[in-house]
Amino acid sequence: MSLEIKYAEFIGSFPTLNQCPKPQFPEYAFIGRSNVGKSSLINMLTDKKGLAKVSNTPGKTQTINYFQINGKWNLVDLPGYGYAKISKTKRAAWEKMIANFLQNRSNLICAFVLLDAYIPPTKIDMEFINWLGEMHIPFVIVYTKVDRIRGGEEGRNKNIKAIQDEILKTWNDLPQQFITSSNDKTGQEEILNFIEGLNEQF
Ligand SMILES: Nc1nc2c(ncn2[C@@H]2O[C@H](COP(=O)(O)OP(=O)(O)O)[C@@H](O)[C@H]2O)c(=O)[nH]1
Ligand SMILES: [Mg+2]
Repeated sequence: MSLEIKYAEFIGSFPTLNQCPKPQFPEYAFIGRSNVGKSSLINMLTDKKGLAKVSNTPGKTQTINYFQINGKWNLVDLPGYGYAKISKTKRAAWEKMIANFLQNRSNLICAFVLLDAYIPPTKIDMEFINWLGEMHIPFVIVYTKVDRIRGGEEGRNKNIKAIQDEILKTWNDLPQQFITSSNDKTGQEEILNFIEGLNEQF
């Protein structure tokens, strides 16, 4: 049996760490390049289609969006990185805000780093993963959009292996990983079970 989502509600959008809700519940942050599928994954995990806003326009979410699950734990949709059409000043502000959140949020249990399984590893993703490591911020990897990969399991493994090889250039071991599709719910049960296990330790 996997964790049952009884309630999932949007609590609010907050521009900085200091304005975020009281750090009272275990929290899981979703982060990755703009358009990687963060909002879709939140909707898929909670079985609530319109909970997080899915967009075709990258770089839209610039606030920290909070969703409370079963009144007991939070999912956090962080603004995406790697959006090209953003000014240097805005990018620097984003980096500062995200770094502050990830380093100082006391009830943050784990960051879910989303990587698009359909595209080859990118420099910005690798730099971000390495930064998390340097900062000792606990994270796992979520491969998104696996439904887009052709060639069945073989095609899927090939794409994912390319990303893993890149990670292993700087890491001795691979972090925990989840393979997902928000279209067909691949990975839903695995991620919810993982969160449930961590909630019990909070
Ligand atoms: N095929 C496929 N498309 C997806 C999946 N997840 C998200 N998308 C699409 O990718 C785009 C960006 O999704 P969104 O959740 O808004 O990404 P975000 O910017 O990371 O929050 C949208 O057009 C989604 O419909 C998936 O699992 N499979
Ligand atoms: Mg989004």
